Amino acid sequence: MNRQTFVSPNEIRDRFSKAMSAMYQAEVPQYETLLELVEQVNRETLERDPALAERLAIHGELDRLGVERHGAIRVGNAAELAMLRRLFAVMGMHPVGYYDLSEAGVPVHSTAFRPVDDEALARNPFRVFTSLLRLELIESDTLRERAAGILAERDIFTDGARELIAASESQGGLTSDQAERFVSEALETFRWHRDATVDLDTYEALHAEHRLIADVVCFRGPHINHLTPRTLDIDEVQRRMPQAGMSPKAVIEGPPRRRCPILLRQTSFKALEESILFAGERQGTHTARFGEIEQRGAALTPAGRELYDQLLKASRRRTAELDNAEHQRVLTEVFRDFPDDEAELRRRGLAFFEYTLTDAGRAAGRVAERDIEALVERGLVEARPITYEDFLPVSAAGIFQSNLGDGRSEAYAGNANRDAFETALGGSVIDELALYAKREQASRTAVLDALKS
Ligand code: OOG
Ligand code: NI
Repeated sequence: MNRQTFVSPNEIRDRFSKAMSAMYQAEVPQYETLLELVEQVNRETLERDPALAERLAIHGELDRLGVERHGAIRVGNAAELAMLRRLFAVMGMHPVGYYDLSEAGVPVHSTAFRPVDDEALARNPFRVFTSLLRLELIESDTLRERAAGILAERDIFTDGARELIAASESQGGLTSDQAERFVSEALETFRWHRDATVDLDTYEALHAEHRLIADVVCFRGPHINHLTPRTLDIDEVQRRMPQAGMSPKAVIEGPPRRRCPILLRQTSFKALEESILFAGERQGTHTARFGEIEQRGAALTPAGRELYDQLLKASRRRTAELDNAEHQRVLTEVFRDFPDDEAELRRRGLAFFEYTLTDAGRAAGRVAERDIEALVERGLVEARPITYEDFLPVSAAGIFQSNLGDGRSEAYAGNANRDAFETALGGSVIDELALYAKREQASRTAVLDALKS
């Protein structure tokens, strides 16, 4: 088969993310309302701030804004996770980062499947935060074995999806017709099921151990539990959620509002209680699915991340139990120690930047200066913060918890085990910091090389 006849993984991911969004809008109508609200606030923000609009447009970020989403799923065992790795690879999505949620009292560890190269990210940065249930953290032998047994009996993939994944691997890609079938077969894995695979007593026993365990174990598949559009003004969306009929989570997670946004800010509307038919024809309910929004800022270097973690920790001692307005006020105060000026972020090596030549730089011909900051000051080079494409464990824990009630258990803490996660995954996770560092370094080299000739 000729390579030319294959659809690019970027195209498959784009189609898949749109199909997933359409399915979730049909399943959870509040998500459609959330999308409309985010679109409206984004439009208003761009109208109010033409400089931001221009900056986003120049760098191709306006195009991706409208399609940008992340989703989340939770799977039950190594076989499911390893197959998902192969499924996402068909769409150019690879496991980036390791997140230990046991620290936050949730018995899972996670990665994010996402595109990694610049072109793929610009096209459609669709990401799926994927958590693996850690049955080994359940203390009761009977409950643990029961759960493992139930999980061993299900197959979360359709035969068609399995065949097309294998075809993609052996051919090196999918034809247009295969890609179309792949999108609809793969989508089946993420669909909601109103009927549980277990009886109500089993559900309740698992639920009593941790709500998340019941969510993973009792259904035919790992239903997508939220999708998250990207907003340019998260405070405004949070403010307007009640008017639009949504009940927002108490506080926005992550750093405070800043002139130079960093990392990731997130909030959600609370999960819906949905009716479920259990085996034995008994009715019950399950609460799992919600909607979330995010606002993304600059990726931080290890030094920047350390400062962020330190300030967040300091703020947490003071923000417990506060409402969002007060929470944000305290955060803003504590984060005064985090420079809010691009030049200073660069000089102190706190954030990653991408360097490009300005028009003046392109016209300058050969330039002897090798110091990148000096070139920025002379107007020959432009530095732009690199967008953070990943997640934050403390924020993720906050999102998990606001949707799981008080499903917190100190008993799980202190159990990071990246090796076990990678063994289950059947491959290693990519180090996100290395990706940003590589991108910064490549842009620096390209700019300096161009000024040499
Ligand atoms: C995942 C929660 C984490 C985020 O955006 O940090 C997450 C889950 O609830 O399965 O999606
Ligand atoms: Ni999320």
